[in-house]
Amino acid sequence: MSSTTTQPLIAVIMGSKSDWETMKNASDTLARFGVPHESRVLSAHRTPQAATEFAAGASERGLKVIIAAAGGAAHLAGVLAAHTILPVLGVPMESQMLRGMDSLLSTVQMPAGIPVGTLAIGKPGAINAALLAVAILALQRPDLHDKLEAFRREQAEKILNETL
Ligand code: RP5
Repeated sequence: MSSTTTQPLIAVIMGSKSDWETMKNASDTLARFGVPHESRVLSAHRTPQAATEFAAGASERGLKVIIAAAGGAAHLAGVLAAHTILPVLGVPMESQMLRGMDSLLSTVQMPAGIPVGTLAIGKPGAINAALLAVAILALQRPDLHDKLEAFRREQAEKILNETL
């Protein structure tokens, strides 16, 4: 597990270390906004008990949002969501065999009652999950609200200044 020194507010959970190359983009985005977070591997299939225990204790530990990434038969986000009322953001990993369509459908198609906010497959989803997590925190954090507005301004300026 990697963690910042202060109390983490966001957890970036992934089903395998092989997901880290993609999910590092979520961690880097959170770091850019100065949001304390932790990143760790937990699997719905390979470490089911540890995954459910993590989710069940997440709120008590002070976490506010969980980002959950998995590939293939991707049950991780749904399983974590089943054990906490914290918002869970799912990021489907790009799988080798089906290019992430399997991950996308198994993450997004939650039955009514246990929501998972599902982002895009792969790197865009990892970055957007982090931005959405920051936006959730920003509802009660004016400093993060301002940082998100500055981020949007910078992004727009960069595009408007493109030369071809
Ligand atoms: C999922 O299986 C993981 O989230 C990963 O995307 C996929 C493959 O895992 P490895 O076989 O690379 O560990 O559980």
